Amino acid sequence: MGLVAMKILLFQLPLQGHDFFFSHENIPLASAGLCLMARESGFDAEVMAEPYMSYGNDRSLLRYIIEFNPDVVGMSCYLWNIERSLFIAQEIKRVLPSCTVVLGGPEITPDNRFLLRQRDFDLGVAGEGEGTWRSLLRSNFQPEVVRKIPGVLSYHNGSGWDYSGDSPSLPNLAELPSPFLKGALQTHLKGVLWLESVRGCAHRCAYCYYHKRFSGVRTFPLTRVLEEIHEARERGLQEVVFLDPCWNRHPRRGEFLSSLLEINRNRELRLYAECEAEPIDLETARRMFEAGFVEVEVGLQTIQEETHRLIHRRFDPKRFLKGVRALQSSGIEVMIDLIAGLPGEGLKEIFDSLHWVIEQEAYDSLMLYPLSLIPSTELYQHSVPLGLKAMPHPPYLITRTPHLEAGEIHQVFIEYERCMGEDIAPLEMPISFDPQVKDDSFLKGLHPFVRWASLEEVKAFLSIEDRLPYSLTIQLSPEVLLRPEAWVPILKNYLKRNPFSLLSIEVPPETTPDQLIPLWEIVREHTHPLERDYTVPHSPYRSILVLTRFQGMVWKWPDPREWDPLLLFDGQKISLPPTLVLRTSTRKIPKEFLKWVADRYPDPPAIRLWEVPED
Ligand code: B12
Ligand code: SF4
Repeated sequence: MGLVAMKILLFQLPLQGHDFFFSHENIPLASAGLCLMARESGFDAEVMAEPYMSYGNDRSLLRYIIEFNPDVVGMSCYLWNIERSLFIAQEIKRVLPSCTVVLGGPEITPDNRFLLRQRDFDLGVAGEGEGTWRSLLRSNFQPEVVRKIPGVLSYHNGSGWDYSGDSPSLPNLAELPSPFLKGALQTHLKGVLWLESVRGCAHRCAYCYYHKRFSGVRTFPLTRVLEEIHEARERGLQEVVFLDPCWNRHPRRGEFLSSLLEINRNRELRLYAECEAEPIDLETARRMFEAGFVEVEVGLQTIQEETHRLIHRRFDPKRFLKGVRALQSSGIEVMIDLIAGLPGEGLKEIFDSLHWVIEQEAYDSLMLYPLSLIPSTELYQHSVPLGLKAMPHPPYLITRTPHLEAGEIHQVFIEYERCMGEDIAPLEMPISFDPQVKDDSFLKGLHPFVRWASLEEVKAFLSIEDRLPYSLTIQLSPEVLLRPEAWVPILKNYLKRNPFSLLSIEVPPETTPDQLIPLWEIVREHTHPLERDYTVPHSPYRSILVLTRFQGMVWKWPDPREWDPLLLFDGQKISLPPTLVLRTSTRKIPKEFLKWVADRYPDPPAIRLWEVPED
């Protein structure tokens, strides 16, 4: 009788949102590649199936994992999913203690202080994964062997986490299997192919982790990349998104572009990439348009010379504008990124960058992000001499620099809204409330909407808890709402067992604020990483929304915490206006609604029209 192959399960948890937008884009490139390698080595390996991986709540994921009964679980960790991945790891170790939990991805670095405080996983793989993964597969995950494999973090009782050192050699990209061509991404793509044509970056900007701990750029064979694009067209996909840092810096750009012009002559595929603006001339932009590019993202980050020097970038305003105009006039939209909180900048300098881009009309869309001090980046490693303070947990948002406090960074986002006339952080609309969402078949049987019309329905809830998505609407009838003793313990228990849940609780229009007190008590006890973004100009408490729909309108009730300043981990306080967010078909606030608000709140909240994110 032959030996039974070890079972390996790989997955990547999504960036969560009430509307599942980023779940649709949760494309597990790393998991799919590593899974193919494991299969080639004779393991019984799988990538977690949809809808569980991208849409399931914590218990539905765990049910899937327990039924699969893996010997090894491998998770891809990014700053938006590391905490949930660690929670799932902890639960796996509780139920399947002999399962080896391996974490990889940009969050797994030997200097990540947040990660090194954790104990719930067995092995971490730092940097590019394939080489180390191959060695792990060869070792059959035997504990005494794996610790010596380069690139591995392993735990030693007594001395804590130990890192075996970076691997002296990097995987040969020509030898890696293509997850797309091998059919390993089929159910995850949703019409869009995410494609690496290079790895690494020619630059080393101080805030960025595109380098994955190695220097320089390595290319995937151009023939393979072109075959992938050709295949995408053949299979009827609509878009290709290049994950490369600067598409225009591809060492064989001329040939690449000519081949794209051949393959995508009639622009059937829409192409997206990140680019530098400066080197792009009119001829290149025109050829890019003809090849199918519809939008490029350009990282400007700031216009300040001194900051550019500190973060190792260069900026030539004339060449930059010329490049942007060349792209725009050729029909390619330009998305400009700015970062607030970079070293050497006070409020004035950030405003100057923002105003400059707007005045020059050097954008089609303008994105403003707070700086994150990402582990293994230069700013993370030199944060003390630079005087930079950031959250000690994901998303590591900057909260203080020698020239800025959190309140001022928050002001930058308010200024963005003032200048652009748009909500910079719109609330996502749960799918049960969104008239545009006609089809929830992507949830393949997970129920996004639960009605609690009677106490029997409340009691039956826990029996379906592992068949629900992470974003769930619970509709409370007036009778049930008035019986908190029946539903409060059930809801609390659900959140304890599914801490990475996003809930929208629907209450009837005749509800009064007092009737919501038991609900707000639960909400106060629940924390979720989504609520750490202090830069949002309204409603920072977003994991549990209390909503009402009535006569074509939908509104989010203000959370009572909004009347107090938001307290950051380091004691800084941010004042935000208590806000009711209202969606109406007319985009006007009806007079009767103002009365409805005034009747309920002696100190009424601001009312904002609900702008559904366009992403
Ligand atoms: C695509 C992408 C996204 C997509 C999401 C992708 C998805 N699939 O869901 C979107 C657009 C949502 C996104 C958003 C953001 N992103 Co992004 N994104 C990327 C990008 C370009 C590609 C990721 C990818 O799939 N690469 C291809 C795979 C094969 O490479 P990989 O992920 O690095 O995996 C390798 C290793 O890490 C390892 N590995 C990975 N998993 C595993 C598992 C095991 C078991 C093992 C052994 C090894 C292993 O092996 C793999 C192969 O070598 C990277 C940059 C880059 N080029 O990698 C940034 C990156 C991941 N993003 C980053 C950031 C910061 C963001 C934002 C926060 C930006 C912002 N300011 O808003 C937002 C998140 C928004 C939010 N609210 O939190 C950082 C992440 C840093 C971190 N510590 O997590 C990166 C690294 C870029 C950077 N700035 O340095 N992003
Ligand atoms: S910010 Fe862009 S150019 Fe700079 S290192 Fe990262 S990927 Fe490269």
